Amino acid sequence: MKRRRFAAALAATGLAATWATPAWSQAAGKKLVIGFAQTGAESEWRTANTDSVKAAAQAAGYELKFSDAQQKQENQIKAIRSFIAQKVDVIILAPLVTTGWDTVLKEAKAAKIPVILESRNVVVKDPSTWTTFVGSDFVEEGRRAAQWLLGHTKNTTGTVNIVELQGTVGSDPAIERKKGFEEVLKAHPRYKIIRSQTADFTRAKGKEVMEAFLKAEGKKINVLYAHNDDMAIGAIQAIEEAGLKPAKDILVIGVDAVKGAFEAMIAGKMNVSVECNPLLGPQLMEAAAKAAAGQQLPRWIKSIEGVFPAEVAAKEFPNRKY
Ligand code: GYE
Repeated sequence: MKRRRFAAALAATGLAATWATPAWSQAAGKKLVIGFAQTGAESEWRTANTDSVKAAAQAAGYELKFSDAQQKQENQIKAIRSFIAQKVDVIILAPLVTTGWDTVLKEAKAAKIPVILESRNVVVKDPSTWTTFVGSDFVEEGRRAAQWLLGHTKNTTGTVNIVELQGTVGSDPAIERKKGFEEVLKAHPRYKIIRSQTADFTRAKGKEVMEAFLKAEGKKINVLYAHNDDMAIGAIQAIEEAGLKPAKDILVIGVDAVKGAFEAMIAGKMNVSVECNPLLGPQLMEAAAKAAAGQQLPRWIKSIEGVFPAEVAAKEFPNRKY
């Protein structure tokens, strides 16, 4: 259904002011139909994100058409085109990388289907081709990782050699987590990033790339900064197989704060995880209903997050929802 008709149907029911009521779309005689172009299932974070969106859509009584792109942008573009052909009311896109979306987002706009970005942002020539971004401040996450490192090593002297496992090349969280981390460390020249390479946000690649880092730099490495926990967990295995102690010989910093990271911290193998909340389903459903009704949305709907060092892991573990 087109946006204006949707809004009109909504107004006719007198529900326009209470659009947040989950059953409103059925009350208007129509079920909101959402197409969700997900990146894939590369990490624990992503699985929790998918589950959250599916559960929230179900709870709201909306129909969700789900597409798993298996970490390929071309598959996401195909999924968006198919959602347009099926005339969905709203498209939710978790863009794998920042660029390459101009054409397909223009097509969605021409079809008058609002596009909501979630969990990663885009860089496009025409920002009016998307309505809002629901997700985290990744630069801030990078800063938090660096601030933790500065605090934890403040009583040491000499060079601190860091290796970095980057997320998917060209993805918003990889670009920004690197940027925020470097921004804080710039003022502290004894902290040096001696190797930095992508491991695509996965455990398997995290292990593989860490093995290469260890081969090249060996005991020189003091710190591992991984752009997500899955890569950190893969790397921990590589560190152990190299006969070194993770969290002791090499400090291990991750991002996401997924359960796997808490388990690693409780086992004494990881030092800290910077939180990135994947449970965006409820906020996304609310935004989708507003967008379908033609309402204006803020450009950024931010999630609120913390930092979890190993010292609090056991206490916090029972409270974790992902
Ligand atoms: O941190 C990582 C996932 O886009 C914020 O993608 C998300 C990132 C998350 O694969 O684990």
